[in-house]
Amino acid sequence: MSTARETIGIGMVGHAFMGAVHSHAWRNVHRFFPVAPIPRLAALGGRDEARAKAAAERFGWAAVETDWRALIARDDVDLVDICTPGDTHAEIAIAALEAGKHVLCEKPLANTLAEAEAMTTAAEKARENGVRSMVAFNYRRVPALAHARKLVASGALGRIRHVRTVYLQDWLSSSDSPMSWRLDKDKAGSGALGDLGAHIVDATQFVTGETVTGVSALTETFVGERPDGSGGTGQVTVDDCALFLGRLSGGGVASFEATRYALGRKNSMRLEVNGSKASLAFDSESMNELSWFDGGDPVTEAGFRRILVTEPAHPYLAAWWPPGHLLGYEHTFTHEIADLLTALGEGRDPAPSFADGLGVQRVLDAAGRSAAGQSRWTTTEGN
Ligand code: SOE
Repeated sequence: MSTARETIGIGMVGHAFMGAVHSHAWRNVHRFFPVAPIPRLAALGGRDEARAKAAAERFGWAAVETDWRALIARDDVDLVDICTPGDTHAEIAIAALEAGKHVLCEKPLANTLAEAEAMTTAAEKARENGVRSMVAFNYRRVPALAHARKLVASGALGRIRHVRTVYLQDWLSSSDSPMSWRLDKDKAGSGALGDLGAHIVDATQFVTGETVTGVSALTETFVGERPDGSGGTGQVTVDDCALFLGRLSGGGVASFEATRYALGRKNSMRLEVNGSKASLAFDSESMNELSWFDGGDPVTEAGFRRILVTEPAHPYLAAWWPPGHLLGYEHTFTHEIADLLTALGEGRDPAPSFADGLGVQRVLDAAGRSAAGQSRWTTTEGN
């Protein structure tokens, strides 16, 4: 990190959906959060030069590299941000860490448990030389979910009995929707399980402060072949949906559902926690709100009430607009990058670490094995 100049050079690999939201965050973070170092958008990596150049111009990156190895090797790149499909995460992250570059890696950390383990080992080794790494679970940075974690940690919910969580999308509901890298196991590792399940496993562990110790899962692929965009068809090799039950380290139980076939649900990540004293509920389609039920209220007045999480006293909100002026999806990435830069500036480890990403991967791996029928109840221990 070039601390003398109080800036940090960012090299980002990938410029599709995640590349766009990350670019937006890198560009704007220091205008709202007092982060030091300030990011410099040094280089954007993409295999197709013309497309990468167009993206760099649109998002404000100073240079383009068509080979991620060249991007890592650049003197003006201090941190590598990985926004590519999962099959490349391990190789890029390990090479960057070995080159002494900090790493931010999109979720899920990797396509396989073995890759996630190798990445975590590389991260722990690099850490000895002050090189830091973080996995990008942006929903942790939704103010309402960050507030939910605080409420649980304060003891306001009491003992956690249930977590009920779903991540629902509908973009595959039609059998005519075309193939995509997300439906190819070699590229994506898994389907809804890794892509959406990773978020709700992380959110569960983040909000409760507990870990998922074992799962029982099933997965389904509803449409096995889809148009490939050039007149033929391609084979879908991943799950379309994944449902699983889990046990939590504090003695509670959890249910998880991830699907791309919930017609009408565009991007609904919901989580409800029932404790011995209170319950809370969140829905990403109303992400500025938290529902709260206090078991101590007189029965005649008791009921779920809506907390509008837009006060300056709520997590991240002091940096933004006056109360009631809502935040959206893109802000969660700005918060993520603000937290990362703050940790780097203070010489601390950012969270969630690669080890945390590996923890999520263990749950996904156990769910995959359970769904494949290798055992009825599959623990995450001893992987
Ligand atoms: C999948 O459609 C996806 O883009 C995920 O990959 C993201 O992690 C999620 O935030 C939105 O949906």
